[in-house]
Amino acid sequence: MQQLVEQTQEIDFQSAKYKDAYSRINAIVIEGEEEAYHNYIRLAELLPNSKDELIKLSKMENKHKKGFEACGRNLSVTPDIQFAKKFFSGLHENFQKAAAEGKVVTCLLIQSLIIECFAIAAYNIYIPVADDFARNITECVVKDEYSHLNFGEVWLEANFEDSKAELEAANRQNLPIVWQMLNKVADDAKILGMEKDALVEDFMIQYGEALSNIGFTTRDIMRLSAYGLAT
Ligand code: Y39
Ligand code: FE
Ligand code: FE
Ligand code: FE
Repeated sequence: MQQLVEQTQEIDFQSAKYKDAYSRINAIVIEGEEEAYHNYIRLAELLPNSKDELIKLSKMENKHKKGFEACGRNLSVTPDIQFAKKFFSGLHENFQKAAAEGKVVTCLLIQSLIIECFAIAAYNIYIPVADDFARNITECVVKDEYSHLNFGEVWLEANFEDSKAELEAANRQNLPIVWQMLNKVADDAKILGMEKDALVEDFMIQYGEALSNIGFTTRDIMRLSAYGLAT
């Protein structure tokens, strides 16, 4: 606790260096929430039985986006949305392609497992080093993200045997992209007080737990969650 307090006091939220890094991280989060909003609307079309719940999740994502836009404004930072769109383009394209092919399992893996776990890890690591305004918003947002992850877990657990092969393939295709994204953001995250190792660790914990809840064995989880990490 003492360490966290000291670390927070060291950060100058108004320095040019902090604001420059924040212009990219804040944009990533805003764009991520925007894409999540659209992804849940798309999932609602693909899963008519869960339509109401998925529309509810999409609305939460839109609210998150507005919250993070306020965080940027609060620090007088203009988010670099161009950068963020490029940052998400790999997962974005893979989600669009899967949705067009009706591959709902792949869509759920990308949005409700991978992206939600990435968000939970990032927000958990950000909260102790955030400015007071952003901390309050992020604490509310991260609670919602756990419920989004839970939606994916519950659906995939209920359909585990039929989904297993597609989950394996989708993991192989998309998890390496997450590690590349983490590498691209590591230097900026560090300036905000977020260590890459901590982000990787928290992601692995969330993702491993999710795979376990869905029904994968420990052996499967080891193999699946490290895929593409050593690059
Ligand atoms: O489901 C959601 O709300 C997820 C879209 C939001 C993604 C947030 C992505 C966070 C990555 C930030 C990396 C900073 C180190
Ligand atoms: Fe939009
Ligand atoms: Fe969100
Ligand atoms: Fe979410």
